Amino acid sequence: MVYFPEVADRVHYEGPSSRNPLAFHHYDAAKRIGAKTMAEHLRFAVCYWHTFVGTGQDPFGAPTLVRPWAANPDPMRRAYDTLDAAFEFFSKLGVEYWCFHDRDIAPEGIDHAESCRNLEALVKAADGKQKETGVKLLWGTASLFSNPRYQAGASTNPDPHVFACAAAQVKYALEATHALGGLGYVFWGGREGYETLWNTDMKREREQFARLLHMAIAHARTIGFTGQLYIEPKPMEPTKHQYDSDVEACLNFLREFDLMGHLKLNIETNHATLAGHTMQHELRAARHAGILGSIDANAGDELLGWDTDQFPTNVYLTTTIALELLAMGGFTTGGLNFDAKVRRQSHEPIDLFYAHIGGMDAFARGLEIAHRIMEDGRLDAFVTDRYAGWSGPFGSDVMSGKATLDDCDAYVRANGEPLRRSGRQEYLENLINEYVL
Ligand code: XUL
Ligand code: CO
Repeated sequence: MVYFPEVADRVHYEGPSSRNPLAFHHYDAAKRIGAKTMAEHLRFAVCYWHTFVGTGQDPFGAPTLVRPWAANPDPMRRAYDTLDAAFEFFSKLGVEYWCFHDRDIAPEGIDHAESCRNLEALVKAADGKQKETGVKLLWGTASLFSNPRYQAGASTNPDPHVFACAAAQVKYALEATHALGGLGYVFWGGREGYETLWNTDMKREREQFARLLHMAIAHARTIGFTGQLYIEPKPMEPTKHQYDSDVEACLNFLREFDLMGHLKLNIETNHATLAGHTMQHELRAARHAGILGSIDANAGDELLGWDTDQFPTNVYLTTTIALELLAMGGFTTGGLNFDAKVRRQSHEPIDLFYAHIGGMDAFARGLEIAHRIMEDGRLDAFVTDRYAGWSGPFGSDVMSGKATLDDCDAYVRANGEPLRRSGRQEYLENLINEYVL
């Protein structure tokens, strides 16, 4: 069965003047930007959960999304049909990667053993689809938040029996990811946090979370999985407070529990804004610590305080993301995964194409703009010059630890009041607009 008949073969690049809404206007996979092609820089992935198993249900109403691949009443049949639709979509869109949770691709069975068998069957089918289409797995993960047993957390649950369920699920999800040649594996702490401290031993729960990660690292080694492991910061939702709340909290967690070097971060735009940060800030903090691994690309809504997971269309935003990406020298194991969902009113399957095409075009433009900003060098030169004093003899003595407070006192007595220099924010914002506009 063909699920997306409107796209006969695949989405093509037609250039900025094209009026075809089912063509790329900026994303030209083979176009070189610096040393790499656009496809090599951006490494787009489509997520399975929102795009193929999301229903459009919200707290106020029933599912709205028309999904012909989800029509079969038998859950396993439905899973195979969904896989067909997903790989048709990936191929027609021309993305290189996909991402999934165990429970997205295979339904839960009546018990753990049946769930494992279901997953194994779907992994086999997905392997066939990957071979047939050439689409690869960017990362896999386990849904440790949807089953009611995880209502009080998965690895952070007060009950070790629930911890065992989560750990067992991670074992099979890791093995599934490995079997599919996944480049990475993500831990998003869906319910690893608390609703109220009146019933929570936060110290113990954080230790339990770290323990699961150490166990997963050991298991990855045992099975020979060499892909990158990531955690994904998010400050809240579903819990009131998630333990991996933002990049700096994750950094502290990784350092505290001896996990640096084993995990990087998968950073998501809407999670950054929920944390009260810009995506630029979160990426910068991770990049400086050497743990920027992968990106969940989406956008929030400034007027809504929840995780709306919208498709990114703002070129200013994609420019800031591409600047961080270029500054870190590009992705190695990671990519740009559209962890984004179409709005509830965009209920037709074809809306999935419009959504992804828009996101890919926005990132293509952002990449081109960021590349020009870097090539031009005026922004970098401004920042370098702003800190130039630190390369002088006094600045170097301070930073090398040679200078004391007495030396600072002597320096001020000898040199008097410092000259104030403008931060030139507006000048720099105009400079960025020179490239964006
Ligand atoms: C939830 C979220 C997840 C993770 C994978 O906000 O971002 O979908 O990306 O579990
Ligand atoms: Co995400």
